[in-house]
Amino acid sequence: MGILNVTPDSFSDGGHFFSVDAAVQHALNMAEEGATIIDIGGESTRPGAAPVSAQEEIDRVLPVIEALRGNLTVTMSIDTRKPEVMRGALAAGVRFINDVTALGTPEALQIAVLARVPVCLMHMAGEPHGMQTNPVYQDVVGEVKAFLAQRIAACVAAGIARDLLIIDPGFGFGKTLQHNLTLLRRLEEFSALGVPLLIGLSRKSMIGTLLGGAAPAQRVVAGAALTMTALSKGATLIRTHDVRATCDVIKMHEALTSC
Ligand code: 9MG
Repeated sequence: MGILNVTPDSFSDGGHFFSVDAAVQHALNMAEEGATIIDIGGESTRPGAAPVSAQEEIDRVLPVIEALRGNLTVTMSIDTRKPEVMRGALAAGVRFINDVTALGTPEALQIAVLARVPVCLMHMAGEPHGMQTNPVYQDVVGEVKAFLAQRIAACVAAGIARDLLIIDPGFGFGKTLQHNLTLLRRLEEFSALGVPLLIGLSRKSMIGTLLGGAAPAQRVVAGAALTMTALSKGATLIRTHDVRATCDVIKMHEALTSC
């Protein structure tokens, strides 16, 4: 899953304006490099990020989705927690929902029921603006697993087919470095939930911290190493900025597991 951030700080036209053409080109490049899903998001969920209105988010993502429709041979995903944005994106051709709040509102749940598309349910403790302030768990794996099990049950009860559900422990979303490391070390325990596992570690600050303050662009190799670990512990979908490197890691993992 290649990440396409459609926010004002990405895909500048060289000045102060966002370039739809540059975003489209980036999506096409990621598909060419091997991504089978392009995850399009118009609101940053980084720690401390300010929320944007639904209309603002729609205005950011829809022109890109419309420009990609018909030109992209792989699946478009919408990265949003807002029902209005989900609705607009699905109507424009998106066929995958990535919701960092795990369809946390009845409206989002209902949209997913009707859409019949795959949905990624992610765990997040708190809201992006304050989630890294002081996250506390007694048992991070047990609590994240229990939350995801509850969200799977709620989705199935609402009428979403179980085989459309994907789970994600949400690395960096209301978790300390130690919580993230524990989740990765014990990732195989999520297989007990019986649905595919997606992980997003790409260029995250936990990697920067472990590398002594490396900038995002310097985190690619370490991210690839963590991806290999995640694959060996049962992850089957990887959300990444670095599609070519990630596909190479997946090929190595496939070679090792099919010989
Ligand atoms: C939107 N977004 C940012 N990080 C993410 C992650 O780790 N997983 C998923 N599913 N979405 C994410």
